[in-house]
Amino acid sequence: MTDKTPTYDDWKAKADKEVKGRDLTWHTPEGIDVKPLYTSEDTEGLDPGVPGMAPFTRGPYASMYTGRPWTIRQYAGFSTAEESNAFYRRNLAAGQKGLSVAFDLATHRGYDSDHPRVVGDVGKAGVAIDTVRDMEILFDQIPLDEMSVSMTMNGAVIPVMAFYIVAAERSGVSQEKLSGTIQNDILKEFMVRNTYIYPPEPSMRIVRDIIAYTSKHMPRFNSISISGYHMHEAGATAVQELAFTIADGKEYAQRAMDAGLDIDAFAPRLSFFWGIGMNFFMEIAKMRAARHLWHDVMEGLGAQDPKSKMLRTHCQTSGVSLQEQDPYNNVIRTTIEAMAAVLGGTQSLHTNALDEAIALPTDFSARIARNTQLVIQEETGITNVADPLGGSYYIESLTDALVTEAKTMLDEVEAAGGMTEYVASGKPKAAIEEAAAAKQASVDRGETVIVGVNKYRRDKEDEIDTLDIDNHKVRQSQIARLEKVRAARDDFACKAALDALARGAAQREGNLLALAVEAARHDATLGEISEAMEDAFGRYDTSPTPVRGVYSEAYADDDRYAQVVAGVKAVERRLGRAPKLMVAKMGQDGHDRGANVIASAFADMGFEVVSGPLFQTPEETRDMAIANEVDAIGASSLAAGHKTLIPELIGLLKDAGRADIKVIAGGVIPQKDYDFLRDAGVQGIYGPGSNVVECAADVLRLLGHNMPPAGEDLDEAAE
Ligand code: MLC
Ligand code: 5AD
Repeated sequence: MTDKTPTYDDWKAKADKEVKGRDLTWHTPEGIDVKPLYTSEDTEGLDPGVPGMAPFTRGPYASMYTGRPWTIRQYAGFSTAEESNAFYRRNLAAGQKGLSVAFDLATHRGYDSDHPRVVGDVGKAGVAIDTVRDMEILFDQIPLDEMSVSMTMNGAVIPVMAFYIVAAERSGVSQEKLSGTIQNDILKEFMVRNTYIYPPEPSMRIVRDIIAYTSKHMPRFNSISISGYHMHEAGATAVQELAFTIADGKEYAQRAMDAGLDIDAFAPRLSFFWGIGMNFFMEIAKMRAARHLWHDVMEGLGAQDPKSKMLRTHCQTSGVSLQEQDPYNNVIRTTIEAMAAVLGGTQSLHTNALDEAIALPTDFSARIARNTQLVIQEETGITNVADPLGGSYYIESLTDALVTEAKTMLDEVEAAGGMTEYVASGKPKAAIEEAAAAKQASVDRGETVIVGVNKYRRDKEDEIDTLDIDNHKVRQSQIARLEKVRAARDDFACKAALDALARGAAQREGNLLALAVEAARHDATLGEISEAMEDAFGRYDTSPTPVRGVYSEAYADDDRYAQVVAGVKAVERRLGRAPKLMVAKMGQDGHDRGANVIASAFADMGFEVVSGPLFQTPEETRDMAIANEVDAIGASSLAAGHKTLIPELIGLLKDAGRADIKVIAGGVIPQKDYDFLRDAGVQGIYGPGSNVVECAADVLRLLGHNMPPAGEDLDEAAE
C-alpha cells in the first residue's frame, strides 16, 4: 500500500467496475458534460477569491447574509388597487420585507381599463392602474421613504414610473428618497415576454431616458432589472439565459454611455434578475458565473467604481417547473429552488406559490410561499456563512464552464453587432424556442421526470381552492374612477402637458420620463400618456414563427408518434388537404411558449398550422380562422382571460355560421372552470402537464378520425 492520494483515474477505475463500464457522464441541455465526480484536479488554477471583492464570483457584499439577509420580496398584484394594497399590508405584517408590484396586462400594454381591447384582462394577471390616484391607493399607509418597491413594468414604463413618483410626492416623499427597482428591460420583451408597446429603437430610447432620469434624481432607485428570468421560463438553457442577459446589460450600458452618461454615474444602479429552476447546482453556478461575467464586461467598458462591476440580483423560483397535478409537490420544488437562489447569493427573492400552475396565489398559498423563505432564513443557519459552497470542486468547475460557454455566446452577439441587432435578427428567440421544444419533447417522452405528472401520476387529484377575479367588476370600478379623475382635473393643463410629451417623443428631445411626470401631475391617464408617445413611435406588431423539426427528431423512433402522424395522413386523404389548426392568442397575454410549442409539434405531426399574432381580439381571431379555412382553433390562455375571451370567440363563430370550426383551449385553466368552458362550447381542454402527442390524437378524434388509445398497434388505426 502507498500513501499516494488517489487520483480521478484511480477513482474511475473503481467506479467503472461498480457500474460495469456504463457511461456516467451527464450531458446537460447546456452542452456541458458533467462528470460523475469532481476532484481537486478540476479546480487547479481556479480561485474564486472572496465575497465583496472583484470579480465578485462569491457575492457582491463581503459579509453577505451574515451582515444582512436577502430581501423577502414577493411579487403580487391583482384586482383593484384597494385589494392589492390590503394584500401587501397583510404580507408585510407576516414577515415579507420588500414589495413587488404585478400589474395587469392592460396596464403593461398601455391601455386604460376602459379600452375595448382589454375587456378580458382588467385586474386579472395583476393590479389595474390607470391614474396617479390608483397608485396612491396601492401604497396607502406604506411609507415609500422606507419601503423598497419593485415594479415589473417594461411596456408602459414611462407612465408607471411617473405615477409612482407623483404618488410619492403627494404623500410627502420626494423622489430622491425613493428606493426600489423598475424592470425597464425591453430587449427581453422582444425575445420572450412580449409586453412591449413600441418598436425596438424608440423603446431603447425610453430605457435610456429612465436610466438618465433616475441616475440624476433618484440615487437610491435601481433603474433597470436586467432579466434572464423570462428566458428561463420560456425554456432557455442556463448558458442562453446567462449570455443573452449579460449581453442585454452591456447593450443598455453602451446606449447610456452613447447618450453621454458617465458609466460610474449609472452602473451601480443596474440590477439583475434570474429564474431558478430544478437543476440545483447548475443554478447556483449560473449566479456565480453571472457575477464574474458582468465584472469583466463592465471593466471592458471602462468602469472604475467597484460598485459598477458588482452584480446584484433578484431571483424568482421557476413557474414552469410547477405543476397542476399533485400540487403540494410544488412546495417541495420551490423550497429546493429557493435554496439554490440563496446558495447562489441572491439579494432579493420571490418564492412561487403552490397553485402557480392554476391561478394567482390565495392568502393560504402565499403564506406557505413566504414561510419557505422565513424558514430558510431563520431556522437553518444557512445565513451564518458567506458563500458556503465556495471551493466545492463541482461548483467551481461548473461556474468556470458556464463562464466559458457564455463568453462564446457573448462573442457571437458581439459579432452580430450587439444585442439590439441580434434580437432584431430573431436568432435568440428561435434558439430559446428550440430549447423549449426539445425540453417539452423530453418531458413528453418521460426522459425528464416530473413526479406526479409523467411518473407516479395519481388516479385522482385533490382539489385545491384557487383565487378567482371578477374582471367585469374590477373593470366597472376602474371605469368609475377614471371618469371621476377626468372630471376633476384641469383639462387644459393636462392636454398641454400631453402635447409637450408628444412633441418630445416626435422631436427626439427632452427626457420622456420628466415630461410624463409633468403630465401625471395633471392627472393624465396611463392610456393617454402611452398614446402621446404612440403617435410618434407607432405600436409594434410581430407574427410568431414557430420552429420546425424538433419534435419529429425527438420522436424519430416512437410508435405512438408514428400512429398519430398516420392519423393525420388519414384525415388528409379524406379531406384532400392536411387538417388545419389555428393557434390563437387572444387578449393582452403575451406568454407564447406553450402556443409555440403546440404550433411547432402539430406542424411536425403533419397538421397545417396557422399561428395567429399576439394580442388578438376574439373578432380578429374569428376573421383569421375563417379566412384561413381552419378546422379547429386552439386558444392558448395563460393570463386568466379564458372565461371572457373563449366563449366570446365561440359566439362570434356561431353568429358567422361557422359553428363547425372546433374550439379547444390550453394553458393555465383551473379545473373548476372546465364545466363553464364546456358549456360554452369548448370541445377540448388541455392544462399544464398535457402530453402534446396525445393532444394531437385528441384533436384528430374531434375531426372525426377515430384514433385508437395509446398503446394499441399501428395496424389497428381505424379510419
Ligand atoms: C445588503 N446591504 C448590506 C448588506 N447586504 N449592507 C451591509 N452588509 C450587507 N451584507 C445593503 C445594500 O447595500 C443596500 O443599501 C440595502 O442593504 C438593500 O440591499 P440590496 O442588496 O440592494 O437589496 P434590495 O434592496 O432588496 O435590492 C435588490 C436588487 C433590486 C438590487 C436586486 O433590484 C431588487 O429588489 N430587485 C427586485 C426585482 C423584482 O422584484 N422583480 C420582480 C419581477 S417578477 P444601498 O443603500 O446600497 O441601496 C416578474 C414576473 C413577470 O418579472 O413576468 O411578470
Ligand atoms: N401575483 C403573484 N405572482 C405572479 N406571477 C405573475 N403574476 C403574478 C401575480 N399577479 C408570478 C408567477 C409567474 C411569474 C411570471 O410571476 O409565478 O410564473
